[in-house]
Amino acid sequence: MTGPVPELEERAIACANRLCAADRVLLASHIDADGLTSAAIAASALERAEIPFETVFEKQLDEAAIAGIAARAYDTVLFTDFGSGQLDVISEHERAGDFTPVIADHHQPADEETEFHLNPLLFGINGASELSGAGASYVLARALADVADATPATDGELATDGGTGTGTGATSRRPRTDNRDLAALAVVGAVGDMQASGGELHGANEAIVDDGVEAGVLETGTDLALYGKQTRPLPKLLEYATDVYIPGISNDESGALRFLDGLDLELKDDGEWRRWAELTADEKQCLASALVQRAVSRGVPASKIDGLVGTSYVLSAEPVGSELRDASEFSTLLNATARYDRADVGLGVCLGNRGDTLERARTLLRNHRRNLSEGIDLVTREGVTHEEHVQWFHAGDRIRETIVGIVAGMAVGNDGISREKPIVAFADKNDDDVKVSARGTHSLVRKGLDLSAVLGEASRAVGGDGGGHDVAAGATVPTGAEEAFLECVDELVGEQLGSER
Ligand SMILES: [Mn+2]
Repeated sequence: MTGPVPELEERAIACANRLCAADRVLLASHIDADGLTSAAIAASALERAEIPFETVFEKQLDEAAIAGIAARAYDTVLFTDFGSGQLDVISEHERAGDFTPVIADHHQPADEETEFHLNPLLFGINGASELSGAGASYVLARALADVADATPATDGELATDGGTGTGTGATSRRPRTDNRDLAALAVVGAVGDMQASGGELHGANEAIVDDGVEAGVLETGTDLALYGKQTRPLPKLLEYATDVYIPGISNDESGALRFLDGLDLELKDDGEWRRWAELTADEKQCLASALVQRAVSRGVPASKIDGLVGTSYVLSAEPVGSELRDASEFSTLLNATARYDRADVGLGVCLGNRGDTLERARTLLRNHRRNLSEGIDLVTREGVTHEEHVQWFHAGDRIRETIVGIVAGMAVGNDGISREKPIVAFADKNDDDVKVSARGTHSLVRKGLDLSAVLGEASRAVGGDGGGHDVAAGATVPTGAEEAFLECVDELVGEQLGSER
């Protein structure tokens, strides 16, 4: 049987064989939506292959974290959604005989190699847009099913006696021996890692989508590309959707209400606004075309209007109206658990736990949203300070360092906060360090802005470190160095954007 990504097949089989040869495995994964789904896929596959394992999560796989893992009495460590970038440190431990690493990752590898290293970048596949950590873990899971199936102990039919009540079965109630049902989680991971561009997944990710559809765990279709189709009441769905900015609807509560009231549709049920997922196909069609018409009449360019429609990835086993049914909403829920150090809750949801676990995750998401809106209010109320080329604020300990970047991005465009300059946000990390997050816009990037380069250089100039992407980046700087750092940032941004402003 061939795996979903032929280029990776041989390496995946080698990694799977190594895992099968282990008495037990320590599974270490990153804490974010992609890392959590990676862990859930790997955990399900290990369990089905009857390989004993334990799961640990790390926010950052730094030297201390790797040393901690090495100190554990495991001969085999499976790293998912990280490990490649830390191969220099990991292979030192491997050479010292601490453990044998097996890695399923998609990040840029450090300048070292190891035998059981599964990473799309090693095989000419783009790790930023074509395969996520969860995707690499899925490729491994499929190989593990092949390899485990081939061993004499599990020949013949797999028992399907209604579950043994271990409570750790995967999302499918009917585990498949080929692990194809895990494709749904791989898609959630890819979407959570922002790999859907132009409204859909590409490359190796598409093959995983096909697996999920074939296994009956995933449905795809062309649909409105707005966030919140399962859970948001229609006016909120439209008001909060600002990727394609429609004047009079986006960020406009009463405008969105007026727009919906003006349609010849029954959009309320018992006085409550309905949600997109509950509409019939005809109702969706009607609402979508009215939305497009409105966008056209308000002068939204055609290229932007195309962005209103995209491919939806629906987890068909989940009930209508549940955030778990929509890959994008599912990944948001997972990120909320991760940001508040509750990887256990996120993993539990991925593994199919509902009831209290799901309620706990929903509470974390509600709190997260409340923290965001309080943060945005704070920034808008107190305002930002304008330098020549950037604007900034320092939240101290009043906004969590894990969300200050999102808050900064969302506050842009509010009163006194310009869209024409990048925004730089500071928040206390601990007694010694300050977290910095910077956000730009795509139009600034087109003019030459690269915040990753700016934050990297400016933070290192003051004894910190940083990096990220051109449009969004982060850094850590020593407490007290903010002013010197900011001066450097302002100068670098000025150079990138040219001084003729
Ligand atoms: Mn990832």
